[in-house]
Amino acid sequence: MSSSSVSSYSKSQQYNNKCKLIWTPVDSVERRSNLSYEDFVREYASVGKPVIITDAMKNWKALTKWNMDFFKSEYGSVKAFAMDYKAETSMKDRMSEQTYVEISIADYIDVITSSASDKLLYLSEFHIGDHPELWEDCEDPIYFNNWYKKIPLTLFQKYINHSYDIHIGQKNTSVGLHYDSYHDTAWVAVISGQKQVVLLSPDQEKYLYKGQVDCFNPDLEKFPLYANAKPVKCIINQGELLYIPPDWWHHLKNLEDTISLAINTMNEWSYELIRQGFLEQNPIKGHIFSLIIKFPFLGKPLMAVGLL
Ligand SMILES: O=C(O)CCC(=O)C(=O)O
Ligand SMILES: [Fe+2]
Repeated sequence: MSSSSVSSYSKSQQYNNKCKLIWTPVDSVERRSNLSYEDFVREYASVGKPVIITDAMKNWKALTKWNMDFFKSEYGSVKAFAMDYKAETSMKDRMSEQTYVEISIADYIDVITSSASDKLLYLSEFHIGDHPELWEDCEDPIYFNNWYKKIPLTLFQKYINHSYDIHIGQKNTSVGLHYDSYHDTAWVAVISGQKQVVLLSPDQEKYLYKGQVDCFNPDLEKFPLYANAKPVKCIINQGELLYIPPDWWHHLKNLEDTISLAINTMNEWSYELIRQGFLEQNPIKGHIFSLIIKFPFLGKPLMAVGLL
């Protein structure tokens, strides 16, 4: 097959893949650099395959600017939510009953940096949408040209904020095994520290007990079906970004005190599937959502008349 027929085959295949959930099982997660947008779509996005991109963040000011002192001095009085990890581990259903505590960033950083503290917390709900200036320290990676950013800021803050997080995690903390809702695609970028990751393709759901399994230390007596699962492990180092395709289960653990970004993203590739995700959850919201993405200027007036 000539290279042009390969690419035209791929293009039509890609088009079909836009509208349905598709995944490609892997034994390990590839690390790529110098990856073009077209190759990202062809090799990863359109076939639902995770990848670590090692140079997507190379121009980010955040890499040198964001650290514990920066957040304490510039955002110390801001309140955010942290998971209380000890309480959370004793719960049966991690995803529906997580315990959160509200804490100022300054107090949280004190907990992280104090050797005397016996608390184990994970600041996992610090929304970057509330501090748009922080975006200027990051650049949207070319792969994700994010359509959510079309939405007016007030609407974004109301609906999308929770999936645009800065995570400041103590060593050994984790948000638990889950997949992101609405068939969202996600990327996790490590600014400092390191994360260990376990990924499982969507077809593995039957072995995962709705995410109750601790993939880093599975209790096979309690969750025997997990023995059949095919977890794929990888590490995200500082300056690297992991792309998580729709409906892939993921369990991430901070191997060190770690600052990262977890962003749900939507672009021309993921739009159709995410739209279906919204429609499945709530047809009215699903239709309004697609309307706003097509005509972002409608966002403000619809909000003003109370329809959003
Ligand atoms: O980095 C983490 O701890 C998990 C990120 C994640 O999967 C999420 O926010 O949905
Ligand atoms: Fe997630």
